[in-house]
Amino acid sequence: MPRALITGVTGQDGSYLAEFLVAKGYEVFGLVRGQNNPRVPAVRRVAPAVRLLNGDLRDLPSLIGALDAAQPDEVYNLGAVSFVGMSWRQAELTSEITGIGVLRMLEAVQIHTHNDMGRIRFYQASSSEMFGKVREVPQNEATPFHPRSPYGVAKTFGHFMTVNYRESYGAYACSGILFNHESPRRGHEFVSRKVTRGVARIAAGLEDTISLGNLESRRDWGFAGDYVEAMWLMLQQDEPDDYVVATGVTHSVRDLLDIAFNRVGIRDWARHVAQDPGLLRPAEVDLLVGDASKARSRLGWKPRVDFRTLIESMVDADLAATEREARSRRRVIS
Ligand code: NAP
Ligand code: F7E
Repeated sequence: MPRALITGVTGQDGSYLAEFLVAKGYEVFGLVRGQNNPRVPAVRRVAPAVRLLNGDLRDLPSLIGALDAAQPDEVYNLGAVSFVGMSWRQAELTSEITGIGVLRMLEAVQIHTHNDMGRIRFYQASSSEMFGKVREVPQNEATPFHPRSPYGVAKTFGHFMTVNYRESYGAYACSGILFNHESPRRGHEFVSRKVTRGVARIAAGLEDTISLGNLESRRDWGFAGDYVEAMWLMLQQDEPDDYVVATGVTHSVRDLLDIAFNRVGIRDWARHVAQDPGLLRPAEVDLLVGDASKARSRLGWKPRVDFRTLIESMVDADLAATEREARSRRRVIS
């Protein structure tokens, strides 16, 4: 039975990856930080077989301890401060966890394996945010980086550290340069979920408006369930390498609003959307679109869920959650 350790198991991707690996017959371990982490029950619900270990990307001994306990064949380093908007307000913390945290995890693997790093296959969750002020469209593995946020800068550090450990110490280390991917499990702070949840609450009469920042920015949005499969495929190859994972199709925040509001029968959504200058970012990444032809040809990977289906499924899930919430409130009142 292969063994895997996932950092960031309480996050969106961690939960999909844990489910995916359990279904593949892996013994899965998940790193959880803090005491009484409120997101643990959700992990236990979707992947009850996962064994949770305590640890933090700011604490090297805890990472070594987790590796010693899990004895993994594969490590997926997904833990990070992942919200770009927050990274300007907490640049130091973001650098510490999203950047230096990668170095700490690589060091932990080196110590745990007694310098025989090739024994463990390592996946680093890199990001299209590293492309930032893009030098070409679409972006592929050879496109130069120009990150535009503290988050993007921290991810670029983690990316090159991963490449460096591969080149210096023979680590089997891969970096997945993933473009935006979403799901009904996406955090409420990201624009896709903020919109689908807001639309569901407006349809239920609980709220009237959604406050948003830049409606013109465009992203290459895919489904998280498809993207975790690409992570796993990267670690099944003979040689470690870096891969762009994307759909190759770009949409604006306006397109997102059109599809989400249409799902609940609202065509004229402008009266439900307030633009808040406070939500504009100090520097924006205007157009990200990925060229995943290397992942397609070498890994045989391709996305299965298109943008419309993704957003409609998120709205449907949020409508169901809003209905459950209303039912339990009615029960409490009666
Ligand atoms: P997410 O939902 O925000 O999850 C982040 C995870 O990191 C959470 O489990 C969180 O745990 C954990 N974490 C935060 N600080 C930590 C620390 N100090 N020590 C250990 N764990 C810590 O993010 P996601 O969307 O699943 O993304 C997974 C990874 O892929 C992240 O590295 C992200 O930057 C990267 N990425 C995401 C996308 C995307 O579109 N989703 C695209 C490219 C790259 P808590 O529950 O304790 O907070
Ligand atoms: O923003 C615009 C915002 O926060 C998308 C992370 O997973 O993907 C994600 O980062 C766009 C931006 O995602 C609001 O300005 C408008 O242009 O959903 P987001 P992100 O910043 O692209 C990358 C690949 C990662 O690696 C990250 O970890 O939408 N936007 N109005 C807004 N965004 C938010 N959050 N909230 C708004 O009100």
